Amino acid sequence: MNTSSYNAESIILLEGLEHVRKRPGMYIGGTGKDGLHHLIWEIVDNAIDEVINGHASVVSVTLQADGSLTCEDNGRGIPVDIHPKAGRSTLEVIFTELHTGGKFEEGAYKTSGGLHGVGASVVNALSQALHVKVKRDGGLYEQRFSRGRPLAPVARIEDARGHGTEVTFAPDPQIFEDTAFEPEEIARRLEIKSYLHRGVKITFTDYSQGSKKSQTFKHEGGVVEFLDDLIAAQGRIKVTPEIFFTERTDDIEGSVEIALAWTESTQVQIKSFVNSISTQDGGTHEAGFKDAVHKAIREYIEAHDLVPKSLQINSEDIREGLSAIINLFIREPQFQGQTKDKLNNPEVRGHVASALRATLSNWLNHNQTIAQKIITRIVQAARARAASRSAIKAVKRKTAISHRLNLPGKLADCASDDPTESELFLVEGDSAGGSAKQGRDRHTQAILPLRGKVLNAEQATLKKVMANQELMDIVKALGCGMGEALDLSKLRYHKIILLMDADSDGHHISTLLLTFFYRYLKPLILNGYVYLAQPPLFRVDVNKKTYWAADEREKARLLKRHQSKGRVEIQRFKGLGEMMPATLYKTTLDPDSRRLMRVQIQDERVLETENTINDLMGKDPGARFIFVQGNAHQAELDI
Ligand code: 1YM
Repeated sequence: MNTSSYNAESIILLEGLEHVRKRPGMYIGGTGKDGLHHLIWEIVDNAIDEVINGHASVVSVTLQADGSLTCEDNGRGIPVDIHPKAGRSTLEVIFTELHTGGKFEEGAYKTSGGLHGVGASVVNALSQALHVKVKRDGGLYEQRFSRGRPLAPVARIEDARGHGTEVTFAPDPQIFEDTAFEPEEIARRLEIKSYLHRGVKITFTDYSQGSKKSQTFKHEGGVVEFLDDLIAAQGRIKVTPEIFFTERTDDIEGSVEIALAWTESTQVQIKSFVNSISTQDGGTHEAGFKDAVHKAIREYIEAHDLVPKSLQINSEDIREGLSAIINLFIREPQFQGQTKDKLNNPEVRGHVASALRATLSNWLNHNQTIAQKIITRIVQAARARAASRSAIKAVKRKTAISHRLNLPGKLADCASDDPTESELFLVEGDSAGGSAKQGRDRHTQAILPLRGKVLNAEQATLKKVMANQELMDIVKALGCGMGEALDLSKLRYHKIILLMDADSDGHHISTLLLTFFYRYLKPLILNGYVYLAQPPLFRVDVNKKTYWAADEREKARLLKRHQSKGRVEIQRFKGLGEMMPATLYKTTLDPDSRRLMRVQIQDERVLETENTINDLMGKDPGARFIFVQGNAHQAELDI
């Protein structure tokens, strides 16, 4: 049998599949990494539906050694009987006709992703090979396809007990830039799905790395467990141990589940999913969620007369420390924005709000002890905000005064007042600060020595941050204000360079400073104004010639290259303070020979970083950098 159709009728069908192959982006969003993985979720969602509908208990996903992917469930098995309207098996119709969803819509067939218009036939059209095995009615049936075309009708292979469906497919290299699935991405998404469909057991087996690796995901607690795990992983503390949960299912509107809890953190974290796809940029479902939280809390506060009349509570205060998961399934999600990460369906706002508002009010009223703790947390947020509002005004007022008048005493400023050529070095310790002051180019280089421990801005309130002398000196020196009051046009230096010892203390201080920059001076990072200096760790002298090495690897390289040339002497610097001013200039300050690393946020997705930074800084201030450090200048130092 060749790959052409085996009967005349299927010719018309090919038009639909040809369209999928011509315009894959319309069906799976693109042919890059995301589009490729989309194929998996289409098949996996069909298997999960079978579990949700009570016909299957396990979904297993296997990444095969040859790069193909298998998904299997122990459900009823896709029907293999001849479909009366089509004259072909139901299985074949499902895998070759577009929008099979529509055809079976009237039936009880509810899908985990709303009713997807796409699905199995799209995956089939975009696979160079696809193989379906079905066990049902006492037999094992199979059918094979290539690029969407059946190679033969479905056939009964043998007698078999049990029931279920198994689909194996290999994405088409004619369609995808790269057909290699990423096991980490698959595992991550499967785990999320196991939280979003509570109780569903999903196994993942990976043969792609040479050996077998297996994982099982199952979360009986669903989104409540998801939220609890997330809060714990971030090292946050809940205001009360209880997590609020509500759900609502409606044939037309779809289903929504919400879990929420207030934490002691000042950050808000709302993670939302639509048809198990993460909506990083929020949208109408998050808007409805916020409406409802706001109204329910306000109502409770008013009914119980809990807040002093003099204290203004706004929606930011209400949301401070709030962590939530919103899990929405709807029929026709419309996504918006460049990365399609924002939900745009206008009707959803009201649906989500009405699903949440009354149940949240009810919960608060029936759990007064919990409610009391939550309101106390909100009042605390409002008080802190009132205090910091006046503090921010003070920063604004101070920094608004023409520069120089208000500069910190420890700052050795540069002569130039052209920000584009001016550089500010934040230097650890007075002794290193002294060397830097002596060694610098006074025209363009300013030095601000920092003393002692830097406050961890991730765990401190704004008020605490504003009371911290070291951090406020930095803000004063920069001249641009901070937080909501930041004004880039007032920035006095276009290079802000962190100069720390190359040891773990220095590393720790850099991390804390970057955390402060990230939280309160983010535009400076986003605009590429923040750098890390790279002072050398070793001085290597060979025959009166001096070389510098930033780390062990460089030292080893230098030794290999120059060892044969004569007597070698190696000096390890304990700290910047030991370096002679001229040496410090040559190795670390001089724009012609120094190395700088620009601080960047790891991913364009600032939100993701937001989570990472919480993950790392919330728990362990000594945690490693969350930033990629692009090399701005990579010259070998050779003086
Ligand atoms: C590995 C992927 O697709 N499983 C699956 C799909 C179906 C059924 C069972 C099923 C559904 C129904 C009746 C029903 C599908 N059936 C259809 C259609 N796993 C996977 N397991 N019998 C079996 O909904 O009535 C579409 S998908 F259209 F035939 F009903």
